[in-house]
Amino acid sequence: MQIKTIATKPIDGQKPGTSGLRKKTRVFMQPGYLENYVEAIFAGVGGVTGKVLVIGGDGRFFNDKAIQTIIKMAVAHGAKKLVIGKGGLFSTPAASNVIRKLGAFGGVVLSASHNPGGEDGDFGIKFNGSNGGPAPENVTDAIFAATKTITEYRIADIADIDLDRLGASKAGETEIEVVDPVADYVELMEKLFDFDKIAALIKSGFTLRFDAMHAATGPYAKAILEGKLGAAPGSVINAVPLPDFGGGHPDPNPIYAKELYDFMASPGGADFGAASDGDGDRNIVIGRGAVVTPSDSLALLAANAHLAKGYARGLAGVARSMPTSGAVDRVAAKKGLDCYETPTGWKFFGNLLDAGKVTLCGEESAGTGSDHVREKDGLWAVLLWLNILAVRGESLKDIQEKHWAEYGRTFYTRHDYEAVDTAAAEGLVNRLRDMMPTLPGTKVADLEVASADDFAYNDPVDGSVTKKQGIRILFKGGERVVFRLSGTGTEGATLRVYLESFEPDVAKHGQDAQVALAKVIEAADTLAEIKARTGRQAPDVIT
Ligand code: VG1
Ligand code: CO
Repeated sequence: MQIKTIATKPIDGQKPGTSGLRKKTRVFMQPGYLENYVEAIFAGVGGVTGKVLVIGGDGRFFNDKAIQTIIKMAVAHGAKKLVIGKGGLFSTPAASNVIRKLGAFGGVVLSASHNPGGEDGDFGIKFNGSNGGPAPENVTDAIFAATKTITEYRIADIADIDLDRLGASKAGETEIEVVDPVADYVELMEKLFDFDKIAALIKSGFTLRFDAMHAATGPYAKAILEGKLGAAPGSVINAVPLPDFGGGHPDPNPIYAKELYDFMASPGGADFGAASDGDGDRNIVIGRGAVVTPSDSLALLAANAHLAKGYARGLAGVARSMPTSGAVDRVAAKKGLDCYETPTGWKFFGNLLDAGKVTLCGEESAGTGSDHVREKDGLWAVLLWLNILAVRGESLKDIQEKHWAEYGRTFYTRHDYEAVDTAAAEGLVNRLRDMMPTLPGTKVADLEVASADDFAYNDPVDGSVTKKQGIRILFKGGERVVFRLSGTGTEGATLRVYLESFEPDVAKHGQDAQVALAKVIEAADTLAEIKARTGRQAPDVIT
């Protein structure tokens, strides 16, 4: 076997964002682009010689080719073993599980998650460590530093590996094993949840629909929901992963998963609807006449998780990303649980989970997960919901309304302004940052600012500090607005405006969130001059 050493030069802009490096697929397809970044990953994690790596992705265009390159580079670096999902597929949570189960050094996960795929879409790559979670900031910083000093990369001159055939082969010192990406995950879910109870619920006539959006979760959802739990064939729709997600945008929000939302709102809809994203780590759940916001879902799961066997012991604590609503905080306060507030991105939950400080975590962006892996997990959340529904024997709508009656309702919405001119978006945020000291006491749209700051996180486990994670403005009545720029986009800047208010009065719980939050929305626009500075009259996406 010949190992080639190829001279190269640093490529600008290979800076990992909220979740790895994400760029247009065509950028990744440029000669040397992927190779440079993979070499930098290997350098940033201290080398992969003699180590076990898990490799897989969400099946989007270029997934297969990228995996062949990564295999050849890992072989050139003398990795001990590579474990690859059949067809090059692993959902993000399944990859996290396999890394943990094997005690692997880490994994390379290929995905741009909720971003569209295809040759004109997006591609992404990230490294997960031995705990199964996304590399923490010190590691991503080291990877970025390596992209700036790279002079060469190494790659083995071997034939492509047949990723469609299960089994092991050898290249140089490296054992290469192609595994079933679904089996271990199913086993883990069976340990956590009462499959018999969920199956009994379904047998009693409870109907469900899961939209896999032609992305990574399809095979997992089919195997579990239809195969193990007895949901009617066809309950999982868009189940076959496609390189371009069937032309769709695999983000389970009301715009891109409209098919599911419309179905659930129709007279013939199911008792329970759910969808996942490109790489299977996000989820949205919908009941008959009840859409659950991700922030509420986290709170509801925290209040009810003990009903599933895997969480019967109770929760160690909970965590949410800062822009996620405070609904879960109210559950934590009532149950006497510690509640942590982290920056956006799952990598910040890793230390809390590893230290046993929290059991459940979540983000407003349709992400919930637990200590069973170190990623958010879409299908896991769906199964936990089904388990709760099976045990309580009530509809999702009733459960949600009772929860609001007990804890109060936190109205919540996120307004996204996508592909905004980068300078305009940065200008908007910088101006707010400059205004912060003078904001308290300011009255806007009948609301009075109580405090304003730029969120900084002090990791209680390793003491690291992460600054500038979003500007938060709190009003006297408990309303809140958060402004931050996305770290996963590939075109211009995406401004995210997170809006929330708290309503204890049950009589007002039925309101539409956009109506309930009208004043807060107006205050946000006035303070940040959103319309004027972005040139947009309305958000591109409202969740
Ligand atoms: C977004 C979400 C964030 C999530 C991240 C990765 O990041 O807001 O909550 O962790 O995507 O999710 P940003 O920086 O664009 O706001 V995924 O499903 O894309 O891995
Ligand atoms: Co995702």
